[in-house]
Amino acid sequence: MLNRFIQRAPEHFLSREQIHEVRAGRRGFLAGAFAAAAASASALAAGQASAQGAASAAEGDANILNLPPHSKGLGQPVAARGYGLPSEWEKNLQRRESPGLTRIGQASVSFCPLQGLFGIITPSGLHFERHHQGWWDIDPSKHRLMLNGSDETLLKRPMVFGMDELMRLPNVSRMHFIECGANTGMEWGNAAVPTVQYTHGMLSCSEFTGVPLRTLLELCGADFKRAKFILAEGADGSGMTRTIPMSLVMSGEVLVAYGQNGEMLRPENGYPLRLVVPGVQGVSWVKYLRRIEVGDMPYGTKDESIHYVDLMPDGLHRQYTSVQEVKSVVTSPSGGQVLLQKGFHNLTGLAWSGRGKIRRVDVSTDGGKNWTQARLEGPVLAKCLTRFNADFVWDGKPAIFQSRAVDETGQIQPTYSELRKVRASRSIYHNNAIQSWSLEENGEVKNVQV
Ligand SMILES: Nc1nc2c(c(=O)[nH]1)N[C@H]1C(S)=C(S)[C@@H](COP(=O)(O)O)O[C@H]1N2
Ligand SMILES: [Mo]
Repeated sequence: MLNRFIQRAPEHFLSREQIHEVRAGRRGFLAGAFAAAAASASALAAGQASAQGAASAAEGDANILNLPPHSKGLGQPVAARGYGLPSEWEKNLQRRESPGLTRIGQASVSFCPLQGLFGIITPSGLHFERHHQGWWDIDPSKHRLMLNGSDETLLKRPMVFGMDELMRLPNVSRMHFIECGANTGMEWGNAAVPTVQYTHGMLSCSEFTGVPLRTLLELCGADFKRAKFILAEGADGSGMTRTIPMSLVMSGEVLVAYGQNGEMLRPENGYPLRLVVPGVQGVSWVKYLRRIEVGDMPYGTKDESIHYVDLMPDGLHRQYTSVQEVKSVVTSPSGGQVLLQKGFHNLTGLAWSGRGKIRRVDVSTDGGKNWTQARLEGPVLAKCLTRFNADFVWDGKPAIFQSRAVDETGQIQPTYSELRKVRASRSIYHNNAIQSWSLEENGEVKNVQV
């Protein structure tokens, strides 16, 4: 049961003394370190999670003086793969569905394996997926984007663009997170799912390239004084439409994007064109984008009147919650992982805010009684994931890991009890509460709420 969820067991089982030895470049330690690395790799391969398993697996492959075949023979030729793939040893790191979450896979979610990622950029093949009606690989030569007004005075020159025409225009590249409004939605009532992949994995971060929507609307002669909203429409069968306030478009941040991490968007993420709406919940990032309408009032579509609304304590629903509020999570050690040894472990995680930059992240290892400031690793960008790190030395006793982010507007990530006071506990969307992971004496890490 536990092994099913282990994507990457922590492999840094170093005590403070050992770290000093690494820094001093001590030979004896290096052999030991290789033994430890080999041990954890073979333990994973064998599906063993216990310290005993790791120790026995270490025997045999640890001798650095025995040259392996790859040190003595010819390797693979260049371009054996025209498009590179991850190592065979990384096969365990996968997007995963939550079984039974939706009736069919075309209207489902695959979650990003946050526990196994470094830095802030999500490899495109691991970007989470959310489809309401399945994904398509649309022929870009046939794809069109139409811009029109709800009446002809709001947009003087309605236009239809092909991909070639769009890609001739000046473009920008920006790094932003995208988070589904339903991320962490299963945790409203109680700790429900075992790993950070399922609690927080409807979150990814890419460098997106595209044309600011503002540029296109200027080309089309939009009346920016009267045009207060746009409607974005996707080309898939879900009839995905969302209202977006013109103020966001005017800031220049909203992009009609075709690029993701240096190449074209992946089909699952909207190839060949998607809207990028930094800081706003994922549903507004319309994929397979085919139409933008300019209007003077919100459209009240199905995806904003009955879906993606927040159930409030008084029983009414709040509409148009767009901004993803300040949030963070410890991604390692996290639920389903196992600490195999006492001593030093790097504690790491991600923080983000739809309102701007992350100002600070505090971490606790005792369930929120004491807090210390984490190190923010650069770059720290607005409406982008920020990586944080902190030191943790495990004395073998139980611990509870938490992180609490503060953004540049001063918003502070709430505890569950603070959030439930204003939102109750029957919502689906917009849960940005502080996540807790409990470390047990046997080294297992579990999802808990405190
Ligand atoms: N055309 C279209 N756009 C869409 C969707 C969709 O089903 N169809 N899903 C939306 C939702 S709810 C989210 S969270 C994001 C997910 O983007 P991703 O699949 O690239 O992660 O796309 C949004 N845009
Ligand atoms: Mo979503």
